[in-house]
Formats: sequence, structure tokens, C-alpha cells
Amino acid sequence: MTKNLSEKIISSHLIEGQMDPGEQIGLSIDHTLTQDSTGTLAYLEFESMGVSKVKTKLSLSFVDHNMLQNDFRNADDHKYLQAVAAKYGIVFSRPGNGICHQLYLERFAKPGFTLLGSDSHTPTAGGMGMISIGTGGLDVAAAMAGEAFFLEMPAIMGVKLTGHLSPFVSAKDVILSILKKLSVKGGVNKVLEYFGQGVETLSVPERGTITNMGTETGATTSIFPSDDVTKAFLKSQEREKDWLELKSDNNASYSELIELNLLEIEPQLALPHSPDKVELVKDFDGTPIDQVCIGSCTNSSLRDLKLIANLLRGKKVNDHVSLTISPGSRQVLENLASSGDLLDIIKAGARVIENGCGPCIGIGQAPTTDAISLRTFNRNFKGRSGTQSAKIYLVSPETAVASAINGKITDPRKLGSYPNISSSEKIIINDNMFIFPHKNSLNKEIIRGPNIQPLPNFPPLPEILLGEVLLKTGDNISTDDILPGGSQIMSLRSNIPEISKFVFQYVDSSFPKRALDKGGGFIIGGENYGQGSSREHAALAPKYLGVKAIIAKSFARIHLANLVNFGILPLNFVDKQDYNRIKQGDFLNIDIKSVKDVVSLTNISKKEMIQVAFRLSNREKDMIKVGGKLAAIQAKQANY
Ligand code: MIC
Ligand code: SF4
Repeated sequence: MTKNLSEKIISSHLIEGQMDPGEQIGLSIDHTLTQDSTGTLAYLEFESMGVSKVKTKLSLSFVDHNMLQNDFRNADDHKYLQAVAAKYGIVFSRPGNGICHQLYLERFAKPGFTLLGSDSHTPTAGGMGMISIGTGGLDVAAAMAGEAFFLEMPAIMGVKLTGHLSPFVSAKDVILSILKKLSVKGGVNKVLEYFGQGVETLSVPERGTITNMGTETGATTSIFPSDDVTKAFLKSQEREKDWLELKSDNNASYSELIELNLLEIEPQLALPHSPDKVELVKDFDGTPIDQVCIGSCTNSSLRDLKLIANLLRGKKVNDHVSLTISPGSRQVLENLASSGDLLDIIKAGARVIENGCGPCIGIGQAPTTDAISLRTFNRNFKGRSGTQSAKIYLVSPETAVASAINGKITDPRKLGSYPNISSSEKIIINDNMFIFPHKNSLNKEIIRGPNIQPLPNFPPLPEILLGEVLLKTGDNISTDDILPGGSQIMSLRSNIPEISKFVFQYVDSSFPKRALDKGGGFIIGGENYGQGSSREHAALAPKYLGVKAIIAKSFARIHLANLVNFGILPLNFVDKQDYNRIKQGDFLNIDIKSVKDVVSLTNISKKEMIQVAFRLSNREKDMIKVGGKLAAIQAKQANY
């Protein structure tokens, strides 16, 4: 039987289940990655599983998100992460080394492998022919303990690329065009698998830009074949031995097919406040801007930054624009420095900031009030930049530079001749900022600062859920809405009682107090509830405040899994119109005694009954019965 590429890798890692879309499958995981802001919790969870050393082929812990070190909290977290890595045999990437996805692609990604990461942009490694999936920290901790990763078998959507990109049009414009077609929920429970002649015209970093931002369609992951372009990239990283040719069989089938002629793509931009509000740059040409930020795991490769340097050479950043550049890795920075490209960037007036996530998650560089900020990032949710009134547009590096020079949104095709950037030339490789585990460091003592608080324990859910609707939201509520980023709040990621005070901070700041005062209750959501990041804190903190169930029209994949892991029931309206029959303040009763697929919800305030679907696998039902995934794994490990 012919197989597409995704099916080939999935079948070679299948531990449980059938590869029929919608069925639960269990996959074996080769590599895991965590980053600091999800990692602290993931490692607290891992520690409580009683395993002496990670059981994966390779596990990595990166510090890239919150590195401001405003006070002791942040620095203590880094110390804790380093100590855990040494003790359990995990590679540690030191603060300042770069962004996890960029570093992983450069130094560790391997065609044909599986990767599970506690960050939603883990699919970046799909640019290297991997099945790489973002999920909550608890799932990653379980994979480190040798457990299979369970998920719904995704449908495999084929994306056929033909032609080649025109000058000043790049990978970001490709993925923005796809987002325009699919929207922020069009990829849910799907893999976007790229194939066709156009693939060979894209370098690995460009493929990484596309697979990275496939996350914004809600997709489980995205994948490119591993071909001669992949081989050349691996060779430039002195890792040619990791190469393996991988592609789908001839005549392999896909559940859906979309086609894109790269030649027809023009520069695109996503308007505030959603990555799928995509339009053509030329239609906004001339709009004055205040800030340009280049970087993030989407667009911070050596290819991107060399291009930026070339375009900035001999030019000056507009007097009314602040241009920041955050390189994706120390390798990128070192190579820019040695080739002289960094000088072009500095001379033009760009502000070079630390290799890391930085402004992408509201850590520094918040725009001015009402500002228009152009960013090469992947998310532009309201307030994520740190300024509620700012308007963030997502653009390619080419559009970002052209606009920074002109002080207004500018179609980059106006810039003249397009520099030719090779991504496979000889580069400097330096792994000094990775600390590789050593047998002498295993079992060393773990240092914990006062901000590292133990995980709260939750009892199993009662059979009757009673309480008030604490909040009713609209569609596409993101995890940034549920629990915002920014350095202040993110430095509380290892302290659930403290971070829970910020739940729905900018949606309704009275939420935490009301939830506690009422002894918990329910949330009503629209479509795609919980889109965006993998932060399990967006489930764990509401759980701490007593949220028992979320009743929504639909859920985003990672958040749904996080809710189940921590024992908050995700319930779907059977008839989506019923969303209109519940309002904030209504008192509800949900009887889950006989865990059937459909249960009745009684709206006591309105004396009405509504049908809600309880779509959980038997494994998930068992997990909830014993008090969540952690309790289930602890019980299993204790029996070994
Ligand atoms: C993000 O881009 O929102 C983050 C910050 O990387 C998150 C992870 C987190 O919240 O720590 C993600 O994408 O998963
Ligand atoms: Fe970091 Fe932004 Fe990428 Fe998230 S999206 S991993 S915050 S750079």
C-alpha cells in the first residue's frame, strides 16, 4: 500500500491504535524539547514520576523565553533547569544560546525521527522531515519517562507546491497565503504535508518558517520531505551523517489537497489581531509605522539575517521607527559577526537584542501607545506585545526591512535588486553554550529558589458538577487571553498559586477573585477555544481557581489535551446555537455519573436543559477518574 511521508514516520513509531483519522494513536517519541517558561513545570512533573534518567534517545532543555532576570525568580528558574538537566541526562542550552526551534533545527533535528516539545512551534522541525509535535509539559514529561504520546490520528492534507518564489517574496508570504486559505482553525487535527516540484526551491530555514507557522492554522504539525536540500543543510552543520532521504510514495493519497504556485505569491501581511487576517502588502503601502521587530522562531535564521544585513547595507533606519533584531541563535550571531554582516546591521541603526524570544512574547520592546508595529513573528493577538492598544502586523523579513527604512509599510519589491543568499555555505559551528550531560553529573542535588513551588494536588472530579458561569467568551480565545505572557507574569510559571492571580487579566481582571469567592464554576467558550500556545498553565491555573468544566463550540488541540490532563472537563455544545442560551452568572448542574458521550446540562437559572458532548477516549476517562494524567502516570511507574 502506498504511504505519504507522514504515514511512513507515524507507522514506524506507532505503539497503539490504527492510523485512521480521528482514532486515538500512541506514538513512541525519539526526542523531546522544553523551554524555560513551560520547562519548570514539565520538570517538576517529571521529578514526581520517580524515574532516574530520561528514557528518550535525546532530551533537550532550552532557556530562551524569559531571560530578563528582573529579579531572582527568573534566574532561579534557570538554575533549577540546569540542575535538573544534569541530574536526569538532558542537554541544557544556556540562556542566550538562542531560540529552541532554531537551535534544534541547526544542531539536533534528524529526518524520520519524532520530536515532542512543550512549545506550540515545535513543528518547525518538520522542515527537516520529522514528525514534530507541540504539546503541554506533562505530555513531554511523560515522554521523557518513556511513555507513548497519545493523540488523535490527524488527517493528512497535501500541499502541492509548484514554481519558485519571485524576488522579495519569501517563505513567510507562503505560509501567510496558506493561513488566508485555511484560517486559524482550518488545520485542526491535520498534518500539512508539502510535496511537489516547488519544494526543492526552498532551503531548510525557509521550510522551517513554513512549518513553524503552520501552527497558526491549528495543525497538529507540518512536514517537508528530506531531500538534497536537506542534505546540503545538514552538511553545512557538519551533520551529513544524520541525513536520510524521505518522501511520500508515488501516487500516495491525501485526505485533502491544496495547490500553490509559488510564482503567483506576492508579499503578504497579517492585520491586527489575528494571523489569518491576511492581505497584500501593496494594498497597505504608505501606512506610517512606529516599530519593526525582526526575529522569533519564524524568521531568525542565518538566511533571514544575512538577507536583512544585505538590504540594510549603506541604508539608515527611519528616524521615526525603532528597529530591533533578535538573532535566532548564537550560531547565527557568530556567523553574522565573522562575515561582517553584523556591522551593516549595526551601522544602519538597528538595535540588536539578545538571541531569544524577547518581544515576540512581550518581554521587552513593548510598542508605544496606539503604535503600529511590523513584526516577522507568528502571532499578533491583541496585547501580546505588551501594549494593549498597539496594532501588530505580521510580515516577511523583506517587507520588515523595506518598511523600517521608509518609515511606512513598503512593498519590498521597490528595494531594487534581490541579494542571493546561500544557506549551505561553510559556517562556524560552536556548541559551547550547550551543556551535555555527563555521567558524573547524574544524581547531583537540585537547587530550588523560593519561587519554585510544588505542584498542587487535585482530587478526582465529583460526579455532579455544580456552579456558576464565571465567564462567557467569544471565538478564538487564545491562551494569551487566558494567561498572558510578558516578563512579570512569565516569571511566575513555576508558582501556580501566584500565577493564577493573572488568569484572564486583560479579558476580565476580576475573574480570579470571583472564581475563588464562588468556589469555582464554569467557562463558556466559542469556536477554537484555547488557540495558540502550549502553556499548560492556561489549564492548571484555572483549575487551581476551581474551574470544573469549559463548555465551548470547539477547542484548539493542545489546550484540549491540557484541560484533560489536569481534570477540567472540555465539553462541546451538541447544537452550537445553544451557546446563546447560557449567559454569564447562570447556575449550571452537569451530571457526569455515567460518563456517556452526550450528557445533559441543566441551566438552573433558566430552567432549561442543554445537550453537551463528552468526547473523551476510554484512556482519558480513566485518567480523569484517578485525578488527572500525573496521578495516572505516578501509579503506573510505582507498579514497575
Ligand atoms: C508562545 O509563542 O506563545 C510561547 C510563549 O512560545 C508558548 C509557550 C509558552 O507559553 O511558554 C507556545 O507557543 O507554546
Ligand atoms: Fe519564542 Fe515567539 Fe517562537 Fe513562542 S513564538 S517560541 S515566544 S519566538
